[in-house]
Amino acid sequence: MRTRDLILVAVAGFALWRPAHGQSPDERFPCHGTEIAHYTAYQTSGNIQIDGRLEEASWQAAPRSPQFVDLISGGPAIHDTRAAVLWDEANLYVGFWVEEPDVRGDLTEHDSPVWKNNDVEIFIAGADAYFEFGINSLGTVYDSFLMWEEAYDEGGFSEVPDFRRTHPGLKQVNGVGFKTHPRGTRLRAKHWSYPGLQTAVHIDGTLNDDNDRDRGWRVEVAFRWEGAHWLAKADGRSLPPDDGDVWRIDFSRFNRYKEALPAQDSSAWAWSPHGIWDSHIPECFPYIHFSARDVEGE
Ligand SMILES: [Ca+2]
Ligand SMILES: [Ca+2]
Ligand SMILES: [Ca+2]
Repeated sequence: MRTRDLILVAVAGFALWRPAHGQSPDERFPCHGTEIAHYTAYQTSGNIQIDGRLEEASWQAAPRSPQFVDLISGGPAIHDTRAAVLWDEANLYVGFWVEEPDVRGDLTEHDSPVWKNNDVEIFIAGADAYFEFGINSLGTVYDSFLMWEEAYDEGGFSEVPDFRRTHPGLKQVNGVGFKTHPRGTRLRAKHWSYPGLQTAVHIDGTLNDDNDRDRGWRVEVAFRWEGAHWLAKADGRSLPPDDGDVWRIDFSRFNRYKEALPAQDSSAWAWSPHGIWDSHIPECFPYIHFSARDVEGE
C-alpha cells in the first residue's frame, strides 16, 4: 500500500473513531442521530412458515438492511449480517442472514445468556418499556421485558403479576456501558416470555464441527402483535400498526471472537451503531416505518 493510501486509511479510521459526544443532535445519547437507519417494513404477500429458511417470496422481495457495522465505531465487520422486517395483521416478522464460517453454540435452556454463545438480538421499544430478545444458532431464546422505572407506577405495569415489584424475578438494571441514560434505571422481567413467540434457525453448514467451513445461519421470528400489548400501552399505538406508523427496533449480533488487530472489532455488530457498548438505548434504534403495501408490489 502506498504511503498516501495509508494516510487515507488512517484518516478514515480516525473518522470512524471520533468520540460520539458532541456530534449528535441530541448530546445526551452516544449515537449519532444522523447515522440511525430508517427502513420501510412492507406487508407479507403470503403465509410465512417459521422454519428458519427465509425462502418465501416475501423474504426475497423484502428490502434487506445494509451489512451490520461495529456497534461502537460504526466501522465494517468481517462477516456479513443482514436483517429484514415484514408484517401482517397477526405478526411482526424478522429475518436474519448471518454469515459465519464456524457455526457454534451450546446453550440449550430457555433464558440462557445466549450472548455468551454467538447470537443475534432484537430490541423492540415502546414509549415506557422495551422488549429484549436474543437467539443462538441452536434456536435457544433469551427474552425479557424492561420497564423504565420512572414510568412504572403510571404505566399500570403492576396489573400484570409477572411485572409486580414484589415478583422475585424483577431486577433493577441500569444499562451496560451507558450508565447515564437520562431516563435512569429499568426493571427487568427476565422470567417473562413473549406470548406466542415463534422462532426457527436454519444452519447452512455444520454445528460445532470445524472440519469444514460453514456458510452461516438464518433466523426467522414471528412476534404476535397481541403480545406487544404492554409495549404499546403507554402511547396507545395501534396493534397491528397503522400504515405509516414508526417504531424503534434494534437488530444486532454478538460474537465470541474478534477480528485481529489492528481492526477495531468490539465483537458486537449492529444495523445502526450505538457509539458505546450498550444495546439498551432505544434512542439509537433504527426507525422502522410500517407500510400497508404488499412487499411484492401492486
Ligand atoms: Ca420461512
Ligand atoms: Ca424470558
Ligand atoms: Ca462447521
